[in-house]
Amino acid sequence: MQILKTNTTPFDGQRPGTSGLRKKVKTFKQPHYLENFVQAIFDTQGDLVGGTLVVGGDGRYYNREATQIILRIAAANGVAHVIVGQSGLLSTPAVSCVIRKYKAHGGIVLSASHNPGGPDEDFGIKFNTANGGPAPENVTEAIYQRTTTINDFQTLETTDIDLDKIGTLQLHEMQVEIIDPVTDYAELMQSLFDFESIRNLFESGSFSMRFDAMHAITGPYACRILEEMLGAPSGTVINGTPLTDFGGGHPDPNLVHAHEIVSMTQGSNGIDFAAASDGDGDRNMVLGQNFFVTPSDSLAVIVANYHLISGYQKDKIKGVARSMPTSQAVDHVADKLGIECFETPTGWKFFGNLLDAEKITFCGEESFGTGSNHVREKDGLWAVLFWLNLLAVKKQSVATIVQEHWREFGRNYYTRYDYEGVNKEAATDLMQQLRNKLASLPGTQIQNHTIEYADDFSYTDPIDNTVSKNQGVRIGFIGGSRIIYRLSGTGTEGATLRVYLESYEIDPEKQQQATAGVMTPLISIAQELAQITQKTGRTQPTVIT
Ligand code: VG1
Ligand code: CO
Repeated sequence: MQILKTNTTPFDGQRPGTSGLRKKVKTFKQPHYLENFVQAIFDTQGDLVGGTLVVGGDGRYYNREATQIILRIAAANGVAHVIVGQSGLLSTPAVSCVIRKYKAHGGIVLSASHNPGGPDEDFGIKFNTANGGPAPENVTEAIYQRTTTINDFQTLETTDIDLDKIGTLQLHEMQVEIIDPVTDYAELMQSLFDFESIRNLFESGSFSMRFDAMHAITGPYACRILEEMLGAPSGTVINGTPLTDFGGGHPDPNLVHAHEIVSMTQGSNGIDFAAASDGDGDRNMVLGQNFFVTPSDSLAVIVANYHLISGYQKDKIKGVARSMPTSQAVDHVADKLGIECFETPTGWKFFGNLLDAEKITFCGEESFGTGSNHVREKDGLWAVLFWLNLLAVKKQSVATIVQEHWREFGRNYYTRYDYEGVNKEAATDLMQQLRNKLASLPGTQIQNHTIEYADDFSYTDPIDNTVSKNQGVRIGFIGGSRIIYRLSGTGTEGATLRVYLESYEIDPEKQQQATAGVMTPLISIAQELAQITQKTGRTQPTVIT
């Protein structure tokens, strides 16, 4: 086996976004496109040379080919040991778990998360550091800078290895260890939750559940943990076989894309508890009978009840964190518990420092992401198991748990409007116009609401003082309502404008209204302030969550 040095030229646009580098498969398949980016990782992350690397992906189209390419480049660059999931599979939280457990120096996740997969759809690659979390901005920026000057990459001249067989093999001087993708993760879950109580809940016969893996990576994890280890009836997991195109679906666990599972909870015979996860297994949606738990509420409920869960009750809770657009529901819980609540920019990478410094125990995002200090990624099945454990302990329905929570802490009505595939210039212009008028907004009245503050969110990391600017426009109203505007950093076509809306209701008499109705005035203000229709030509969003 020979190491080959191949000349290459830089590609434009290899700067990672909110969560890694995401492009159309066709872009990734261009000769040297993936190679350049991977070589840039090795060129900038010196610890990997002679070190251990974890590799795995969500099983989407091109996962296998990309894994082989990465292994050859890793071997040529002197990586000593690679841990790879069988068939090239590992969920995002499992990568984080494996990096931490085996003290690897980093990991490569092959995924475009909730974006569709297939030859004409999306692929992605993300680098995680030794703490198991997404690389912080200084690391992704260094990798990106390297891609702009790269002129060669190294690879091992060898045939493909058999990724399907668990075991250890040698690739030149590099040891390749192919592991079962589920075992380590399942053990971690078992250490956090009371499997006995959850098993009893399933065995009681009076509790029904479905988990929708959306033909993505969580299928094997959910089958093993829910059906095999916890005794849930077979058939509890639906769409459990990972497919390279996710069955043609959009593996995003929300009310629109996961409508199959949503409909199972509806009506008087609706199932008691339902959940879904996304392409790479880091997101979750939680539903009760005729009841949708917003991700922001889910985080708040988790924090308010952490003392009931065995893996968390031993240590006093540190603090909590939420991304800026996430509703302030968890802030009210933090207030009551007397713990700090951090507000970070969108993207899990901003939680890493807070978790490492033990400033927080739990964190979450409105975009169906919840997690804790057990790994350094958001974790879909973890959240589902947390809820299952809670249901087993509280012996109440999902709806009752959330409604009692609202009575105690108030309800943060919340909704998000996404305008996908908008013209890029139009979207940038809309944001710029908003930024231009921020200074003049405080104190002004619009449709009976008075603006209290208006700014472009800027974050100074409390641990390393890194400043991240322009993280979204925030408009706050007297009374606690908020409108937030930002452009997505994960899309691959045009621009996606996200508008996040929140309003707070402390009066229990008014906490049972339909969200859409409560939000109508704010939506109208959001339209007017940003001139959404005039600028984008859209009268309606593409997706409402
Ligand atoms: C979106 C979400 C963000 C999440 C990110 C990655 O980013 O809003 O909260 O962290 O996706 O999630 P953006 O920039 O498109 O708004 V995942 O499940 O794609 O790894
Ligand atoms: Co994801």
